[in-house]
Amino acid sequence: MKRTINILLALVMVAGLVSCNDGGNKKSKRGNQGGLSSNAAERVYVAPGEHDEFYAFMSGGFSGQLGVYGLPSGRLLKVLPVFSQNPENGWGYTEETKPMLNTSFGFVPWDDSHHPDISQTNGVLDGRWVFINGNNTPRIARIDLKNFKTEEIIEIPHSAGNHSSSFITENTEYVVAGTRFSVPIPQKDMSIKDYKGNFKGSLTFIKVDQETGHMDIKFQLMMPGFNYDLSHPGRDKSHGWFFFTTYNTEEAHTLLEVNASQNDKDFIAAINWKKIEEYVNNGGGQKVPAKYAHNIMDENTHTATSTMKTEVLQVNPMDVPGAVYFLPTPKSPHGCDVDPTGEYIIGNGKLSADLTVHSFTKMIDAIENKKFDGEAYGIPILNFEDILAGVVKQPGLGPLHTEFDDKGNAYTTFFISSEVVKWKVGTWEVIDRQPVFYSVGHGMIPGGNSRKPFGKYFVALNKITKDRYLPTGPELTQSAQLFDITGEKMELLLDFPTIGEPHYAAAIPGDMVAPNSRKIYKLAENKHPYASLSDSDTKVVREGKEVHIYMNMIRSHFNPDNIEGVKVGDKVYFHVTNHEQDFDVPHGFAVIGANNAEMLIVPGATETLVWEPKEVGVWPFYCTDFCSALHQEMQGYIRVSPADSNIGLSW
Ligand code: K7E
Ligand code: RUQ
Ligand code: CUA
Repeated sequence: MKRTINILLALVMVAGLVSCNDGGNKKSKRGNQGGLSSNAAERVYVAPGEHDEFYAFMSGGFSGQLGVYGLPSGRLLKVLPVFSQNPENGWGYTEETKPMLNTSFGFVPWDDSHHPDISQTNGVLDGRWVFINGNNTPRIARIDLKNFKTEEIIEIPHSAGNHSSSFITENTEYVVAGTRFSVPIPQKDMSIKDYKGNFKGSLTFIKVDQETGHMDIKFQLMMPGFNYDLSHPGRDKSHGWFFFTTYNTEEAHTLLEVNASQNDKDFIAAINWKKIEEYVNNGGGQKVPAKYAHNIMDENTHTATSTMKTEVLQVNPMDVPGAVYFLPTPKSPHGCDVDPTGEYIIGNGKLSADLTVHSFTKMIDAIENKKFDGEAYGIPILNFEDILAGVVKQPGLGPLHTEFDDKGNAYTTFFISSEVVKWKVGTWEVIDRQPVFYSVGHGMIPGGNSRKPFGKYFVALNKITKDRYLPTGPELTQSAQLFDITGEKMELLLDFPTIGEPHYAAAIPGDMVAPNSRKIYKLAENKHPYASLSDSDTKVVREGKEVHIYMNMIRSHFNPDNIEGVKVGDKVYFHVTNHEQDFDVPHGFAVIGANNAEMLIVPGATETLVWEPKEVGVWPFYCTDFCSALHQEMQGYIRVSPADSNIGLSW
């Protein structure tokens, strides 16, 4: 047993090296690209002034942000700040946005984001919101696609490594967060050696308000101390269920590379969330202390508030019979994907040679006939053979993730053999395979994890770039590859670089989002308490050591633009309102020596930058965003006098 594992591990490592070396040494890559179509350029070309067909939202990985790309061009349209501060537009630096990055650990202006998911109605993309997880300090963010702005971030308590997230149910009833690491819950000081049997994993179901989009933790299911890696909701016939892959069912706490690969099979946990919801609605579950931040952007003031919550409802699976089952799945499954009909649940076993497909119908049968094959911590384990729908035989090495098109095909990514394999759902036969450059993680088809995929393109999100672009030193961006999947064979069309490390991505037709996209904020609707909506509102007010400047801006001046009476040791708040009401005329604001970035203020909005002058002098501020022929004239001065000066405020 042990021996097989070592062989498998060796295989993993060798195969990894081979695929990388292959890439590194290649002179001309075109010969090796199989599916590169002869008129590829034409098919990705989006003429100047034309729009792409799809928005693709690609996770920023360790950048903590969300990249918005156009498909098929691969053009980067925007870096949308989520979990990380972004000096480019002041996200996480302005007083309005700082509370968004608050957590129970304090201000945490970075995270590692993996999985964007677009909201759905009846299992079809609806273009309202994108959700994305923060892995490191467990959080889920909601981005409003009207504003293309992060409007809410909720922290997940009793979780560690929020990886199995942020996947949503068919009507966006819930966004789900699963813990990657099991930990003592509640946290306490104990020996790591006592992990087994004592650590726990939490699966968190967060209710989404259909009007406002606001998130609220409904319950946390307390699971055995495995690692919960990825998840997907049931759809259509399996609506009401959620499936989570697990690894390290050995509950090893050290050298997981070896110790967590002993078991022949790990599990997919099948959760009947409808049943648990009913149990909870009838008063079930236990309220326990929990400390977590819930940060919301107010829609009138565009100012975030952070609230610290103090309890959460926990559910023990043993208290809801029939709600949780384990489906044995070979070897350290990573992705857990459900086909558009909801019948097939695919376990992508990283260390398995075959792809295992479970049948939802057979699963329900086995449950009804109580055909179990033991239990783990009281949770029934179903018999592998009883629920097996089929096996895709030896399709490649190191399967990670599977997406679906609208013609009954599945596309699985293989990290080790660095390829994408197309196979037929139901017959399990391999139809096509294409190499990718190099070592693909997720793949993405627009709507490819919904009931209605838009099966035109497949994007491979590759981990390793190597020789694909002009070298930029030891650090390269990551790389995506676009395939046309309308024919029998996948055809490679385009490589394009991506920011951070895009794990998962989600894409939607542009015309499902763009018509609702906001152009400006209406100045008349600006309810910011420090807004100056007309020139007569502008003022400078001292409150002890705090000085509040109510300033406005329009092409191309600030009002006021000369301010005197500020002193060393003061804390100066520039509350700046952009009076423009034209699309795409933001102004910027920066002041010398301010260590907290600039801010970019969109038409109709108010943003606040704090400045603590350390030295006397007459200091300039200016607009950082080219706005008119007189942009360079858009400037002002603020005079700073000694702390004991008796010069009064004037402007
Ligand atoms: Cu496979 Cu974090 Cu979705 Cu990366 S995970 S690849
Ligand atoms: S100035 S257009 Cu520095 Cu030429 Cu910007
Ligand atoms: Cu305003 Cu440049």
